[in-house]
Amino acid sequence: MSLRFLTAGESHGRGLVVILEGFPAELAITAEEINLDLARRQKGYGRGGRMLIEKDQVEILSGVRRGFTLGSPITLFVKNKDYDNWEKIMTPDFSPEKAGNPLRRPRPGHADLAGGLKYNQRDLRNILERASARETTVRVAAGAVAKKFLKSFGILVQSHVRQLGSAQGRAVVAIDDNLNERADRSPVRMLDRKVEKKAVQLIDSAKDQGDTLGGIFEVFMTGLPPGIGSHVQWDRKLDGRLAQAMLSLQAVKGVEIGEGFKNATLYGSQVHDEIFYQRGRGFYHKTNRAGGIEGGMSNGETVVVRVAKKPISTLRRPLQSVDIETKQEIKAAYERSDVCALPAASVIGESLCAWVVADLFLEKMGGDFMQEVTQRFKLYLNHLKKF
Ligand code: EPS
Repeated sequence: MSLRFLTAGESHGRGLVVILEGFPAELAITAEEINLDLARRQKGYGRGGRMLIEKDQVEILSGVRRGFTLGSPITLFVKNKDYDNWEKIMTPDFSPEKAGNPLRRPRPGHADLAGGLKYNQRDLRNILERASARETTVRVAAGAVAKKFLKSFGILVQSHVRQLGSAQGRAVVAIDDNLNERADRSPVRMLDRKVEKKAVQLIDSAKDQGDTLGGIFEVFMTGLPPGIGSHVQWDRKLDGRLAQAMLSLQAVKGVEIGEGFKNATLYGSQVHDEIFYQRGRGFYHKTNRAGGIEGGMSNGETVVVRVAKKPISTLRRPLQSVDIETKQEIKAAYERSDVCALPAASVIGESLCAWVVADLFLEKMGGDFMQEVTQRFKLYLNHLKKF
């Protein structure tokens, strides 16, 4: 592992922290650049009241000096503005006062019950605070640094929402460098205006009914040379690492690389991407059903990751549950939440994919300062040309 990060922070605590280790020295990065991605994560039609309170801004506490990384651990901090409203309930100091009403009615689909049982917590707030997707704020901050790193080698990581509830967009055939910009212009990060309209209507009606919606987003990574990841060991495979990262994102329940599930229903001859060679261009494929990964390694084509996110589990019209004290049947707890956070999830997915690829890219190239990594990258590209 060349890169690693660790996050900390509760949803309504003082703030969120991430420590990133392993980035080479001399990578240009500013808080403003990271903030652009934090703002993208906050958007999306269907978000709840919390996003009106927060304006996520990162503070760089270590590892960067005068606009460049030092090679030392980078610490990023994002303050929770909402903490001012929660200080009494969330204070780390001992207090004999009651911390509001304990949350006793676990929400089906959330971490509440399993977490309460595992950690012996009778106020389920002690579980939900950390399980909340609020934590993804600093994962996006980490991803923003990874994206900046990858961009200096011509690798772009972009995403869009392919399907929201039953509103299904068409497959993207040509992936250009402005895909993210176009998705960002849509309130649901969809590329097709007609489908976008339907998606917005679906969110409106889910909101009216006290319900929630999920869907599918896609991440595209272009500019990757072949050979990122490795076939030799299970935990070095690019697809395995991407799937783990995606499934670690709150509410994600499914991942496929390329046409993963569709390919499972076809003959091999209909699935595998035939290999061609052209002088100057090198080896290439005319199709990309493998989603840019073969044998756990990038194969030079666009890496395509498709991710299924379930609807948010906090419902205004709650589902059936059980009071953990009285053991009586009761409706699950409701507290402010989002109707749909899929557009935000696509931005988070982008960040997590960027992190995984940056890690494996650094593992392949090596180097402790940017110029060194660049020289090694050029050497590798030369090797590919001569092969
Ligand atoms: C989130 C902040 C949360 C939720 C959402 C994600 O804020 P609050 O709980 O104060 O409304 O909006 O979290 C969930 C959907 C969840 O189930 O935990 C954020 O910053 O993304």
